[in-house]
Amino acid sequence: MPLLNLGIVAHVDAGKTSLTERLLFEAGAVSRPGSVDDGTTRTDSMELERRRGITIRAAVTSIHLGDLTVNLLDTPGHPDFIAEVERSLAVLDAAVLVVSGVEGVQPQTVAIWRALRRIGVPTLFFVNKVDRRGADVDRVLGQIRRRLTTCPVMLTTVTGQGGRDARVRALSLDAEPVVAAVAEADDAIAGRWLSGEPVRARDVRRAIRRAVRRTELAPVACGSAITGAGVPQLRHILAGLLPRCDERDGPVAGTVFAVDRDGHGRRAWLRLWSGRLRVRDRVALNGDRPQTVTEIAVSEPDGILVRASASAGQIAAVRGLSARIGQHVGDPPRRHLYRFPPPTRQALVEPVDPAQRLALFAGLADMADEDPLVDLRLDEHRSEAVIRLHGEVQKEVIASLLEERYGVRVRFSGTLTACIERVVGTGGAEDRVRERGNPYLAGVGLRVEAAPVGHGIEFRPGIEPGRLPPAFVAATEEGVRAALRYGRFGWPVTDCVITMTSSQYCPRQSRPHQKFDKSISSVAADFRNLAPVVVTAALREAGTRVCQPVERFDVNLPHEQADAVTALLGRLGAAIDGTADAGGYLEVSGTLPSSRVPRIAAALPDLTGGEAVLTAHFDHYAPVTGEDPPVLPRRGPDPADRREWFRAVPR
Ligand SMILES: Nc1nc2c(ncn2[C@@H]2O[C@H](COP(=O)(O)OP(=O)(O)OP(=O)(O)O)[C@@H](O)[C@H]2O)c(=O)[nH]1
Ligand SMILES: [Mg+2]
Repeated sequence: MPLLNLGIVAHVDAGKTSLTERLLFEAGAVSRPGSVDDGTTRTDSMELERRRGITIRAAVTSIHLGDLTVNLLDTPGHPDFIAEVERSLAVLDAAVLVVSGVEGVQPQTVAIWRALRRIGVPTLFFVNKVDRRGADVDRVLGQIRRRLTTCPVMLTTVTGQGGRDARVRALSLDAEPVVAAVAEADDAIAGRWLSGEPVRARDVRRAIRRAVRRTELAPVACGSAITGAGVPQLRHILAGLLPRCDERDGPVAGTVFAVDRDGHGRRAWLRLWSGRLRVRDRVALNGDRPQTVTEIAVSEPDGILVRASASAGQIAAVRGLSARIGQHVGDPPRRHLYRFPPPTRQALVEPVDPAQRLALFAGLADMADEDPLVDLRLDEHRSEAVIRLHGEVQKEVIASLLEERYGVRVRFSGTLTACIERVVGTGGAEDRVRERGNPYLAGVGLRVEAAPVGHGIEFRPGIEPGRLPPAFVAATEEGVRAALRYGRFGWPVTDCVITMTSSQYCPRQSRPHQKFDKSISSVAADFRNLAPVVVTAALREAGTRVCQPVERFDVNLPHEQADAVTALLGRLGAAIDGTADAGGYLEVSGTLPSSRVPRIAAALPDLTGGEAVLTAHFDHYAPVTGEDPPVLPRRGPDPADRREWFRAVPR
């Protein structure tokens, strides 16, 4: 049976969840459309989603459209959750980009459109809310053409827009405006049309399909997710003009795009690209050790149903695999397309009741596993949890999930821009057994060297193989990585190579007639606890530099306000590297430290009468210059202070 994995994407509140619900209703999958405002939709199933009326997690539902099965992926629209959308995009065959007929093209519309183009997802626009006062489909179509610089083809007309009885009609494919628009993307149609020959609907349909698949043309329909106007026409377009997924035989290939937990435990959500996956199959994720699939459930119109197998094209919820988001089975066609921008802010999270610290850590660890957005730095010695964040709404979501699911009430300390530290030179240090107060039965030498930007942390057991038991090498690496989460200024250290240059240990010994004696034999903890002291000393010698996140921005604004906006950008330290005319608007682009982005975002609406569209996304880290680097205060023992560390972390 043919399949279509269809994403419903848009700026926040454009109507994605309402449209998903309406499509479910019209397909007979639900007996009446659920409502976001009453908290009764199928895809917003989390308590918080229902209460707030926003989507936080992407959710899958399915409908039949004639012979076609469509898996609908409802996605979040709030910019804090863009990574959630981005990882859904990579598993789609096509997307409906919903644009509000009243608000028109909004910043997140532009951001999502760009991501869709980058990944090459065929897209259809749905101009929603034609029943609301102020709706103006032509104006929105103009914005799509100008701001998204695509070739949109309007396939419907609307009468009575702005009121509850707005009606939508499909245009015939051989109608003049349709043919004229398709001619922009298809030479054969253009040739016929320009020479005045009749153009048949059949040929236009074929041309549209071809151009949509190549992402050279985007069909546009309008309607209302609430009244249902235009939804039958939309269904028709979905079934007839969008490319369906290619079902491929061969070895199993799939991409993990979500992880969640239900009453029965953890599930990994997999989009299968080829082959058939069966229960009890042993599969390797990213080429690791194979694991056994213990259950497969597939999204169908009646819900997520347990099945013996799933095949190419399907979306399956799989148990038994300790899979992480972004991992793959076999050889998927789109493996390199994940691009998670790193979170640019961070905050400390603490339980309101100090007795709940362990429960908090456990809850956060679960959440970090399900959601790569929750970038957690747990530290048992400091007993604190730092979360890296994309925005304020995400904070609220984390707090409410912790309370709902784990019964832990939390508070956040003030949010900061999340910096990193990069190593600048080379340094070394060594600690030997029973010297300089070393309480551990371990000796370690480490060298720290700067590595190229983007290299991350590389650990090399540089000593002769076999000189140190592998468990102790692994424990050293663990201690090194833990210590590098806090550099000299308190920020995580990255882009360096750590090499082990020497080692000492006390072999496993027993006193006569006794079992293993820890007091005279090294254990892994000796290495794990000593490594932070050594690597911190080596790092001091190598030196680090604090780097802040810098974003690439684009402001699309009316020409008249150009001077005011560029002056403000200059004052905020932006480097402008391009200005261009974009369909009567001015497009100013450049880079700006993340910490200043909220200020420009807050000032723009007033400066431009709400006309400017700002998009900004993480670009790179750059050294903080011209001011003292920000310092993150330390809590708990500091391995730079040997004596304090040895006392606080006893053997
Ligand atoms: N009048 C009218 N209201 C609509 C329409 N579609 C959605 N709404 C309303 O707009 C609000 C947002 O709708 P949602 O469906 O939650 O929008 P969303 O895009 O899923 O929002 P997020 O998931 O939070 O990004 C709700 O109050 C809906 O009732 C429509 O076609 N007409
Ligand atoms: Mg929603």
